[in-house]
Amino acid sequence: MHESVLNATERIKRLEIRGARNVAIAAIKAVEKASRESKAKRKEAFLKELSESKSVLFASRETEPLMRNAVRYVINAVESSDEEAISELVTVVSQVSSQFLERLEMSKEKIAAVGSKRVSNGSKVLTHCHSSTVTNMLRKAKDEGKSFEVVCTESRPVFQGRITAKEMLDAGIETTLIVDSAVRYFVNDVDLVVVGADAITSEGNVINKIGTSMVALAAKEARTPFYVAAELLKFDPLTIHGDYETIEERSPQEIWEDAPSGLNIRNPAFDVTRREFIHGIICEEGIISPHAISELIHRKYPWVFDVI
Ligand code: RI2
Repeated sequence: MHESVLNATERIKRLEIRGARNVAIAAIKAVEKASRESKAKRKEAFLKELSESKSVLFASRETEPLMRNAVRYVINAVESSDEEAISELVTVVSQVSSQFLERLEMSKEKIAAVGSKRVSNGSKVLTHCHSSTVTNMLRKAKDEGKSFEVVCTESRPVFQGRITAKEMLDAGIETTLIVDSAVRYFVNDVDLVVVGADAITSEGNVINKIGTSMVALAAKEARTPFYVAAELLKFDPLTIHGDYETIEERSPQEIWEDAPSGLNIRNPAFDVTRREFIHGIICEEGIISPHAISELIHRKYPWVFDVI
């Protein structure tokens, strides 16, 4: 296994690289580097190496369909290429990787352009965990000259909310940090909730950091609009065939390092927010109803269904 793939896998597992988008970017870059330095002599061996990299990367974190779609996109391009020479196949990998990364960047900017319009002057926005898609959108609203406040949850157990808080402060946005269990206390006080996503299912349900579904529940009860900002490629094509998105369960040590022996600790990293709690998914195609997700993917990214 190439060092770049092993290295990216370890960093993803340890959460040094985190957030669905960053994980996908790291994975695709690692695959690209590994293919550039491949010693394979024939296409078959080259594809075998790619497939091994895929397996290792996919096992790093289970709930990452954007990473899976990204890596499959690259491998699919090699498989369907007429080229046989390794140097040509390396060029294919480099080209499709850059294309994928460029489109990902464009989607992020489109999401920011659309979503920032929902942030009004003088408003308060609550977010959970750290989503680079959400923070980029909020920075855009700030750059447009809007004055608003952000409330972020700590996001136990590993406190990604602190990353959000720091980013928002750096952007000059008035920011308040709260404990996760204080969401109900503050949700009446905010105008909008926006969270990111790790996965979107064929039914339009969204999988995001543990606690998101409780935030959505509280928002619904308070009649506070709840939005998800995410690229469409976080869609998991396996869900259309009836598979459930696997929820990664992380080490109990993240919750209590020196816990008394015999204590059961559960640490699911994500939970499912059902579509009826979601006002809209802010994506590169605009703000869509969660109900529209499968149809939109069929139209915009049909290859997603072919490369499972
Ligand atoms: P972006 C994160 O998961 C959070 O759940 C966040 O909402 C989601 O990824 C999407 O992040 P983790 O990697 O892709 O912290 O918008 O477990 O950056």
